[in-house]
Amino acid sequence: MSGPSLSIPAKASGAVRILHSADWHLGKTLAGLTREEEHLRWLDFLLSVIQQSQADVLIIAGDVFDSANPPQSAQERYYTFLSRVYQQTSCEVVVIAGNHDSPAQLEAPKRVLQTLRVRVVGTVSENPEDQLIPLPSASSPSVVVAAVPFLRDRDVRTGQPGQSAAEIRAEILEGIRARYQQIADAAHRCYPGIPVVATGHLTIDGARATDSEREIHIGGLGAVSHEIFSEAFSYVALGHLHVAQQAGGRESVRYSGSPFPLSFSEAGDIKELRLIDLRNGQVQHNEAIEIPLQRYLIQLHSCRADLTQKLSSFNPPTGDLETWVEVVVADPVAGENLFEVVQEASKDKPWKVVRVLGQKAQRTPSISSKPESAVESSLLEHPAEVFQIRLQSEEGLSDEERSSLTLAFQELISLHREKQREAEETAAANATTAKTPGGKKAARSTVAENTGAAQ
Ligand SMILES: [Mn+2]
Repeated sequence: MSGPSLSIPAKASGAVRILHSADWHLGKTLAGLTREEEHLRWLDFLLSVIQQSQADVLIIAGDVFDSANPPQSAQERYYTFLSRVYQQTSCEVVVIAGNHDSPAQLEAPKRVLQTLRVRVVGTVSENPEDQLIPLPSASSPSVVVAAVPFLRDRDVRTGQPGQSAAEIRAEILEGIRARYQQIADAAHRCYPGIPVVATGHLTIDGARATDSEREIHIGGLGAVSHEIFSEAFSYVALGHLHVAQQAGGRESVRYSGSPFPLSFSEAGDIKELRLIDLRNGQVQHNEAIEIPLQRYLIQLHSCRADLTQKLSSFNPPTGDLETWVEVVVADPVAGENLFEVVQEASKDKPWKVVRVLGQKAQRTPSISSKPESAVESSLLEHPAEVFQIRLQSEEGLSDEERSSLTLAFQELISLHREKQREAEETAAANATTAKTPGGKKAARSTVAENTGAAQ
């Protein structure tokens, strides 16, 4: 991979060097287009950084894959990368599961991967000591990785009958905090004096998100405080949010962010890999290694009248790979095939329009009948309340069943919102005409895309 020459700090003797990355989302597409070329280049870059920096440990803090059943090409890329790290470096790898990963899918090759110096942690165990990975070995560790994956409801609480949503939420937050504390205590007990680096895949209060993360912790129950992480952790390597940032103002609690922009909302971000050196129990270096951008994602905003002129004079930056453009038209004309208009105006350009959106596109309520009253109308916006009313009318359920049904419903809403977003992308790809105003369905603006590939 070509790119700027890297500025990597010298590694002091006796230092342990850790690289922190997350949210690769192997197998992800954008507007139906594969990101394989970017993933390939990213992994080549990462391998060269591991080699040049003489890293001892690579942490991948979740969302290795974009889905629980990743395409075979994505799996092939992952395993090829891990085997190259094993063959060409002496770096150890720790992988945890994120919310997009299937813990079982990720852990299936766990034993084989262990022979390649790769540790995979998909789930948490009852015994906190099981999360501890002493590296390079248990007999003479120089660092302990407290490998905590994305935590699910069953990992952090048992659930009591008759709990309100607020009580469930409080219990989940307390459960996550207690988990991390138990693991910090276990590390101190088992490996006194050895620096501990923790991992996590969650949302920290106050952190900046983009629209490509699933807004979900357990059942969408929100963010945790950075204070759950013991000061005994030298560093906390987080995944889930795609913007590289520190969490809660603590330099030692960080998101590495995704390695390249996964959506147009991440287009302006600088992407990085984090380098941490630990020496004599102290953090000696905690620095970003900037990842060269391969493909620019650029949005072009225009009103309909200026569209053709704007497209003809549009001159976006170009990386090694063709620039992808999303065109957003503020006032689309009903019935017009805007995508054809955009295609015609941008042919022979060195960039590619991958999506055309009408800005007036509104989310359409999925229930088509008109609400009878204002009360019903407001309930339609709050499906959780509708569910509670329905649940109250159901007889013969224990309190425990009620609270687990409530939680399951919250999970479903989160998943449904994600699916809805995906469906909107697909609809945007297929729709070419808008409904006429005054029709039964809410008007949807003209949207189209240039590929027939299924998402
Ligand atoms: Mn995630």
